[in-house]
Amino acid sequence: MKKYKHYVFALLGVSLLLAGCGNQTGKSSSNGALSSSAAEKVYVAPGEQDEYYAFLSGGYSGNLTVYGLPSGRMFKEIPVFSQFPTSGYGYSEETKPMLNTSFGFVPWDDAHHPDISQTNGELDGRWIFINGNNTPRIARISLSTFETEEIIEVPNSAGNHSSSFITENTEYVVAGTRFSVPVPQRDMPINEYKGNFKGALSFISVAPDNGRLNLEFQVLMPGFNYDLSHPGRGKSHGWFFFTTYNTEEANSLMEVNSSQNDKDFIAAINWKKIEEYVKNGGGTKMPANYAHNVYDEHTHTGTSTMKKEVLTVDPTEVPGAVFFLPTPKSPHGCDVDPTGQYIIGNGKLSADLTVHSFDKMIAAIEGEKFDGEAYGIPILKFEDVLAGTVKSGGLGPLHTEFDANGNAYTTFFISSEVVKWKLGTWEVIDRKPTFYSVGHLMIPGGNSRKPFGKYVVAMNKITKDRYLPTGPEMEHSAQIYDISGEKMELIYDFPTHGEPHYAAGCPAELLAPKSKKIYRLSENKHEFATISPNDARVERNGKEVHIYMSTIRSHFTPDNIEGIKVGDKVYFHITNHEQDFDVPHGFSIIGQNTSELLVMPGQTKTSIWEPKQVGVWPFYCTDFCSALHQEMQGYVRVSPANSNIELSWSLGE
Ligand code: K7E
Ligand code: CUA
Repeated sequence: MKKYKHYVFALLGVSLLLAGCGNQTGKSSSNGALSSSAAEKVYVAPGEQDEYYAFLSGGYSGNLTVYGLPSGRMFKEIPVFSQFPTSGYGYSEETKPMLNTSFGFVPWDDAHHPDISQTNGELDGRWIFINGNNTPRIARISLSTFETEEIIEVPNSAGNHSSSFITENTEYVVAGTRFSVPVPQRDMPINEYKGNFKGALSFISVAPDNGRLNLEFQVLMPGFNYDLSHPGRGKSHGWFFFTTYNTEEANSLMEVNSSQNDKDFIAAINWKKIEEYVKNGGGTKMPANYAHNVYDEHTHTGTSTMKKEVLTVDPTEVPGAVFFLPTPKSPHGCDVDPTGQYIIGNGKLSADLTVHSFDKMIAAIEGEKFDGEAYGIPILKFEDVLAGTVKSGGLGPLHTEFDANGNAYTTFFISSEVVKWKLGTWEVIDRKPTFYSVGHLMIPGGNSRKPFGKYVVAMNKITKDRYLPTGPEMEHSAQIYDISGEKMELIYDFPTHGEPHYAAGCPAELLAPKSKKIYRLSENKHEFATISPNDARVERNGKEVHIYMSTIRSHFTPDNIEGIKVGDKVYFHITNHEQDFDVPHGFSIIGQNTSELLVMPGQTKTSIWEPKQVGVWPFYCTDFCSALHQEMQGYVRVSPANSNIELSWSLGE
């Protein structure tokens, strides 16, 4: 009887959940997928590989996750802004500098928008960029090592959200501030925000040969919120577009006070013009303090440098460079179609999508048909720049992505759906529910001149009943739709990690052949590398002890170390001598106040241990590397602080 009662309550609970989502009820609508050949479309047989890579932002995990499409299998989590014990990123001495900022060591961030590097507007697969929202930063990740190679902090910014989008030859990775703030930061009353705060839009150049980032200039815009952005491409290459909200410049009760104006703006920035202005000596140098962190693949080490100056540009001093396009209130996404002609800004509170025309914008600028100005920046007339309106019938439009056939796909958060519509005719072609409350969506190459357009991945904010419950906290859900036909077909659900916002995807063949398999030991330039096991040794320098250790299946050299004392600071510098694909070794020692290390073939990594207790303490390899992995171990003898036991070690040969 008791059992039966529980069963009834459980059923009730489920139906309440279903009702609670306020969206389409899941089960019935997804049956459509089951009745078709959906299973075949996503099935990647054992031993086979996926057709596309998909890189999903990790949101509040601070990282970037790599998936396969169409299988939805997760291949890797790439640590970017967050410490990651799985590899020791942010814990090893070599990677700690990557997380340095002007606020000190910041081991976390909120990562939103990955974007793959491009050449001539097409994905080139060299690097992927992603923004840290909270402590404004931009990261560059190598797409051959799949490791974070560089992180640059963005000064004068706060809530680095309209970021990190790249121009079509990867000239710049662009970062815009969501919050306007006092520039430079200073102690002032918050209610003096209006007219005094600034919104910095930062243009960070990317060196074509090695990808090195440099903050070239910041455009100091009026104190609005700059929400999202995308580059012009093709005909509009040279421009960048940013959605704004809170053009009211309110600073409290924002949900009311920042929705007063009927229209906010899309800011159109002619960055080529500003670049020219800056190259001719324009702009004002301003003192600043921001970290620039670079990881070197040969020393396997990151270094952090503090930069002390930034070049700022007052937009009113560069005539013809910045304009405002009125857009229905509080737009979120700002998307540009593959031809570069259409700029889409969706008022979050409106049902219709607003599409601006680049050609019309240029004509209006040339005709100087302005409708007033805001802080000296000309405002164009809404009707003059409007290309068309999509009567979507949906609620809460957020983001738009494109296929290769002139179609656009827009997500609707409130009505939980993806709507497919035609560029130019603005007619709605299809709509499919998402489960539930979709944010961004991604088509491989969908943010370039050449979308691949076979699948769209919808990234949902609410999971509810899609998977077996795992307590109050569940992973977010993503859904794959086949978009090769006229109508979209939902073919798969898969869980994601953290909170994916945007994603970027590309064909597997662009990356897989050049994915690095090992680091060459002969190219290892780490200052504490142990290139030959004969060089393995232990050196004392006062209370610091450096252990030069090598690893190869299945032993550490040295494996027994004596003469360490309580109060020492012990550095284990571990070099992995393997030169085979996929043979990492790990290292961990009892009681260390950090994570294990995972050392890739040919790499050197360092872990600190501060022994606090006398005894004989074991260390071991954490990665099951061979049949004799369990034998891959050693001991450190720790003596009292005043002991005079000499350093000694066994080479285990
Ligand atoms: Cu819409 Cu950060 Cu691009 Cu989330 S953002 S969904
Ligand atoms: Cu090396 Cu296990």
